[in-house]
Amino acid sequence: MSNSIPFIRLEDIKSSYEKHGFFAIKDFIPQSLIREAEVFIKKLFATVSHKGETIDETVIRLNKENSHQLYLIYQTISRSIEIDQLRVQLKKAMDTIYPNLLHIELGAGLLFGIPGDERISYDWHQEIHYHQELENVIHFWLPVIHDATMDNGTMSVLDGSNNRGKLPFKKKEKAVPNSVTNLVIQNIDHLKIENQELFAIAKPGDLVGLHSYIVHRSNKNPSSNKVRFIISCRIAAINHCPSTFDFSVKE
Ligand SMILES: O=C(O)CCC(=O)C(=O)O
Repeated sequence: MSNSIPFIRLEDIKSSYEKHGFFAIKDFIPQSLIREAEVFIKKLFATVSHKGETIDETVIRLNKENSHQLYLIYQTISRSIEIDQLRVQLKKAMDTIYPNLLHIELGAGLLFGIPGDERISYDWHQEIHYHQELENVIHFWLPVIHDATMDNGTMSVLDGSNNRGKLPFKKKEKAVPNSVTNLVIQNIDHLKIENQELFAIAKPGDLVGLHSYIVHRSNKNPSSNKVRFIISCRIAAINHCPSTFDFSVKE
């Protein structure tokens, strides 16, 4: 599809990252490690699923009926060794783009793209506003369980928008108190004229990396019963100790 993020070779990711603000590599993560992460995720969901429910149905139900339970699952998954194993694979990409610096992990988690949901989806934003002090951060994005497609509301990016620097943003009012914090970029229609919107169409095992200045968002999941599952992980390249690891967005 001409408006999807193109796949490139590992050797070429630095130039794509600098020019376009993203890169994508096909089959970057070994399938054996993807399977292990999926088994962990599915077994954990099975502990709270109703009889005969698919994992998608469990996520959709918890999001409606028990969002705290969904949050506990999210927190537990982010601490799993299986997710750690995936993160270790990302070192090759960090070494290619930010050699000779120290690489530290800022937190990984499983994102859910839930049909019709806006509570935990991200509007147009730049990652830099969520970790102000740390400039050199790659935001890695990996589908698991299902492919990420237009049919389940995959992420989109504005090609080359990283070259515009830090853009003005507004904190969006939360529809419900436990929504994600959305720091939304202003004048997005204007940006979209010059920076083409591209979609991350990818399968489990594929890897997308984002520059901390690229403008991107979650799209509405138009399906009725398919959840999009994404492992998201941010790794910073540093040459000093950060002054804080509290990245919560202040009022
Ligand atoms: O929904 C997605 O896949 C994108 C999420 C996102 O924009 C983010 O984690 O910063």
